[in-house]
Amino acid sequence: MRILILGGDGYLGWPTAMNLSATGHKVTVVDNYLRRNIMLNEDVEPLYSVPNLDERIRVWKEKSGNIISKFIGDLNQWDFVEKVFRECDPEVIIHYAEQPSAPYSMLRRESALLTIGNNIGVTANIIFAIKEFCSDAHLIKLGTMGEYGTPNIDIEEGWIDLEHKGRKDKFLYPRQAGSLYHTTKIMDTDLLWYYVRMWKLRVTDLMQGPVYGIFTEESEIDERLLTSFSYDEMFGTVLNRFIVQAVSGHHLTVYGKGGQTRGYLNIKDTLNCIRLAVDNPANSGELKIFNQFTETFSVNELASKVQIAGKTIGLDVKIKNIDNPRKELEDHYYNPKHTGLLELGLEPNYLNNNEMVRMLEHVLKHKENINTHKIFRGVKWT
Ligand code: USQ
Repeated sequence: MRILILGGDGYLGWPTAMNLSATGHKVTVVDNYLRRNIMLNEDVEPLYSVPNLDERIRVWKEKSGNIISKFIGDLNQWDFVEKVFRECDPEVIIHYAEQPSAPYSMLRRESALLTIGNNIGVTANIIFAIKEFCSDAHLIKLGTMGEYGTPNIDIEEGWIDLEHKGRKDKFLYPRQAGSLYHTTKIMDTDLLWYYVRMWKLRVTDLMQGPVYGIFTEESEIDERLLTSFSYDEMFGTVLNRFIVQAVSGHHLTVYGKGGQTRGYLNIKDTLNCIRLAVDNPANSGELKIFNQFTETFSVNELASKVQIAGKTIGLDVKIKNIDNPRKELEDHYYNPKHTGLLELGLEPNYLNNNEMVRMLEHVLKHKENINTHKIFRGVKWT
């Protein structure tokens, strides 16, 4: 199929592009290097630099024989969107093209407005582009488990049946995000649901938990194909950060009591879930929602797993509970359903000691690049 990957330079976008290209799809990636530019402006960098899209695409062709096409530009600009959609004529669109950091969205007014403008604006342009240029295409949108927040009741998979004063109906599950970034994802879902009803779009919204990991099948071919790996407070997710902290001798930064529980998944399973979504498209006028994670952990559980993995290779890992810069519940009920993707055939890569040791050993090779003062700067939610 002709697949357009929006945000194809990102932590998840690039591995997705290679993975779908390897299975024979005709892949086109789009990016404006927003994340790279924000990181430059905020004076944070990934653990090691990764080549830009031209070079990645060149190496991928050299190693696999497969061609990935690319467009560099801003999907908030309609002229650019029109050019991309006309030339690519996609059958599937995978939408990662968002400012993905909760802490960055809480940093200051400008970063908040950039997050709102980029995330909602791009999603709206994609909706209009589908209507105008490829009305039968399937849109796969990366949402987040953070849309639901941490309610004191079980979290359903997207929808909830409600009975009120003797009458019944089905609604989107109540959403109450914990950051502005997560709130823009709620707005995305609302926009999508509206246009699914109005224009009979075909949409899958994947409510993904925090992703960890470095390696995917395709990146094993050549180190230059590895995805970017962030460990700073804004762009690194918690387990990736803990791995780097363990290697650098920095204490593991457990925010507050550490009872915050989330649904996690290995980066390999992000790719597996995307493939399942591609192979099982939503019908016209249907919004499919899956909760995309494989297992739940508290921050304390993750920290002690990293401590144990570190010990097996001789690292003395210290854990410290520090004042929580975020406003979030630190001790709460968490029981989200996640059977949809398993029913489609997902075989999870669960978190185990071997995986963490492999990550630790890889990060050890780049230890001299770790800037410990960039690990925690305390972006507050207030
Ligand atoms: N945390 C710590 N110490 C740290 C970093 C994080 O205790 O050094 C805690 C946070 O307070 C939070 C949990 O770990 O309770 C997860 O934090 P995170 O930074 O890994 O994840 P988050 O900011 O929620 O965002 C990430 C991705 C985002 C995605 C989201 C899924 O950056 O794009 O949408 O995970 S979810 O968390 O389910 O909303």
